[in-house]
Amino acid sequence: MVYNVEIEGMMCGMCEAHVNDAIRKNFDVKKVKANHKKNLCVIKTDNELNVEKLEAVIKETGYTFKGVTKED
Ligand SMILES: [Cu+2]
Repeated sequence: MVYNVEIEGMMCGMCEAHVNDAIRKNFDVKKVKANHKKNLCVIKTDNELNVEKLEAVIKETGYTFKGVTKED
């Protein structure tokens, strides 16, 4: 499944790397790709993600979680 996470506050590639690293560290994911221009992070995974934890991880990393949509 794919999670599209809307995130505000990313300004550059370093910010994208912070988000990617934080998600990899906290979740078992196949692929994670943040995009500061789109305010988006796309996560591919075989596991259901805990959305509350996802929100907390993004906040702890210093960005603003705006919402998430899931595609099967
Ligand atoms: Cu940055």
